[in-house]
Amino acid sequence: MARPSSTAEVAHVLRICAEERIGVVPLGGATGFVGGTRAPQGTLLLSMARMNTIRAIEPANGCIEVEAGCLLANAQAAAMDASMSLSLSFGAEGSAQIGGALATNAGGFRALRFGSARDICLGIEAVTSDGAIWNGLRKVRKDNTGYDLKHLLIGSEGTLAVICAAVLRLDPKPVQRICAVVALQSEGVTIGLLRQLQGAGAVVSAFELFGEGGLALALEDGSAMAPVNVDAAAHALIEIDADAGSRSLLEATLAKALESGIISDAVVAQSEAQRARFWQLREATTDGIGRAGWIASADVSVPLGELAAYLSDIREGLKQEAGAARFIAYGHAGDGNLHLNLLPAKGETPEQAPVGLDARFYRLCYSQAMRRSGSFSAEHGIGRTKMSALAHYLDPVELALMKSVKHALDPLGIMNPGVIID
Ligand code: S2G
Ligand code: ZN
Repeated sequence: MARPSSTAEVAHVLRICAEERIGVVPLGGATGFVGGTRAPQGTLLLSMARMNTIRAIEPANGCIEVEAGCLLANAQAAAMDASMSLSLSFGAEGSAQIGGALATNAGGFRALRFGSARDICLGIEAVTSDGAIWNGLRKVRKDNTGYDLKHLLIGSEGTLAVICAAVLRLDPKPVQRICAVVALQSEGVTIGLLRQLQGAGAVVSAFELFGEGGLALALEDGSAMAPVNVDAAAHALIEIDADAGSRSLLEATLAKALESGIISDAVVAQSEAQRARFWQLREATTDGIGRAGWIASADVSVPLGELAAYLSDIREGLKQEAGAARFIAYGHAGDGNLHLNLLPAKGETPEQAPVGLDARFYRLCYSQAMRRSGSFSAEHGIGRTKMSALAHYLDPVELALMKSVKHALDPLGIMNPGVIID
């Protein structure tokens, strides 16, 4: 493992690895879900942890310049101290590093309003596979100077170059964030409720679905109380970025949804502490999935208007396949991005699942998403575990273009070998 403390040192390491034909696996917080930093035998792990400084925070310019090893949580805190908001936010933000979040184009909870990592990145400093340093640290929102190369590197999972620093956009801190948890009449009304909120003028910045059984799973460890009727068919966590008048707007819209029956219960957080408890429920779902151990876990996205039909197709398809295994859908419904999990029946382990059930589950989830012009990997990327799915589902011309880019930027094939393009 190499632990460089500067971009110049990264460049030095890459030059040696290029000369010696040694594979390089950039390592951030290792919080990914697809084996992207599982370094093969004989490759060099390049830990970015020592490059963790916040180089500059510039409220007047609405941006922050950080090194790749800076923890997302630290960058968020620095933004907050400057009365600004760094919108990128996801469960692992306490250990995820900015470089890894960019390399995987992390999505998370607020992509609904602010986009994914790529949408908030203004500039990048990187080292290329032959050890050259590219300074692309621009701080402007408009920059039309040829190919937008930062967008090639963002989401490339360390397979094209090493991201060493970045300029990220900061947004004004909202006056307040108002959070609510609601009990839904069904999974099928989820997007209808989102549209009602948006139609009423609410600035929805997060909209997370707890599909059937999801909230109960989150509460299983007894660490929290159900804020609403846990037996409802599904639940949602809603957050709006608000100015002074927005609480009444949210309450009025939820009151209408109660009258129309698309929700049966709703509670709006009355304090920051209560808001934090609601978000804790969302984290607890991911934790609950981890505790149960999953047979399969898909991270898909479909066009918003098709989310309900997609979910019922999956449930229909599982009727024949899944036996007593539990299906839990949860996540960023506001982006059309769901985490679909097949858990073993209560008291069983994933190993006791019927042979091949995982492959059949992935085929069902992925083929149904692709049929709807969606994605079989919405935010977690390809890594080493989704290579066959990439080869199977992606348009052949798209794959060929990716191969050309890979060959152009990493002709020796030393950058994170075995990821995305073999
Ligand atoms: C989620 C895991 C996110 C994380 O729960 O939304 O994408 O970083 C997953 O824990
Ligand atoms: Zn997610």
